[in-house]
Amino acid sequence: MAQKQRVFSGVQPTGKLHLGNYVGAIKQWADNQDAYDNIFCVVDLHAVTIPENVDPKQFRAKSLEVAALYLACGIDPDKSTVFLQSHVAEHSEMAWLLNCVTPLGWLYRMTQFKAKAGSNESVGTGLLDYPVLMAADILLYDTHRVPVGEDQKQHIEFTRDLAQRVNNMFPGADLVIPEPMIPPAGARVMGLDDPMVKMSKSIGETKKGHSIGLLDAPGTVKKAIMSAQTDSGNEARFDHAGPGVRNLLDLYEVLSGQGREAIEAEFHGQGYGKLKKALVEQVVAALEPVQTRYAELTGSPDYLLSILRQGAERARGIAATTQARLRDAMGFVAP
Ligand code: AQP
Repeated sequence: MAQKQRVFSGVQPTGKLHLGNYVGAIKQWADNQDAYDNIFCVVDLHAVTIPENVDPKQFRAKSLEVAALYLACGIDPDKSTVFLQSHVAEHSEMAWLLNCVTPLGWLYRMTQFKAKAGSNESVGTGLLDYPVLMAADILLYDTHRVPVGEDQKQHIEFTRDLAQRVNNMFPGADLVIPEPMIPPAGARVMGLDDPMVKMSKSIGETKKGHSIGLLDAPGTVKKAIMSAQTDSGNEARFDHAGPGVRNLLDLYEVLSGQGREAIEAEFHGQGYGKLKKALVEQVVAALEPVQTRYAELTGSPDYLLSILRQGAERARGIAATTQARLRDAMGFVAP
């Protein structure tokens, strides 16, 4: 039997995980688990790239919360390797080796860096270097596919270019060139309060009604969706809707599993109230089992830690092999 292709992805333990993280990333990880050899990492080293936002006590709890949410969303530790990035030292060493091969201009062009750094000259080097660490994460596992939301597309292209550059400079490195895996719907969930900006953890921390957290109570979900910004029409059609309505339709499509024609037939010409109410039901129904499982997992912290330890052990084995291949290709003396 042919070996399964490998999938790698991760979420940063910053802020509360939201519906965008779920439909853009974690849901597709869970849905495709049987088809791939899966590695899912809580990318805690990425979370310190804006150190001003790190409160050590909260950070520790947040990292475990994200790991528990992976499992609660359906990631099965018998089918997928789950671990904390900082528990596998190879990520940092790989990032160093890749740093030395990365042209600085490639990093300055990254839109996420430009958006996050703005004109602030005191941003840390880690923020600029974020894509290199992400490339290290992916390339360490000889990853074939990277399931992510649309906002990460540029970083995957960067990873592909960098892998190609390393392979050309150091024959024998044989880094696998990964493909992005972007879901056909839900790849860019927009803010409910402002459909022109991406639903984001950091905005969700400060603005009520912007996002829906995976642990939000049904009442909070209802309030956010019922007050979501729409236009004054009643065109609930995928190709003609304004950005706010389109965002609701996209979410409904992913969560209901219905086709677009059926959705348009159900909601077109009805005003947006009916669509909003139906979406509330879908979101509450999707989050209920996640929240129940999450509550069970927080009651057994030892279980979660044992999964993370086992996951790190397996990850280390794979990562060390790739690392050794690259070191050898670069001419380092074997230890
Ligand atoms: N709005 C979104 N729609 C679809 N997918 C999304 N993702 C994030 N936001 C959306 C996907 O979730 C995965 C994990 O994201 P992350 O934690 O690595 O990074 P992020 O993009 O920084 O998340 P936020 O919410 O936008 O945080 P802040 O506010 O800190 O910038 C990725 O696969 C991402 O594509």
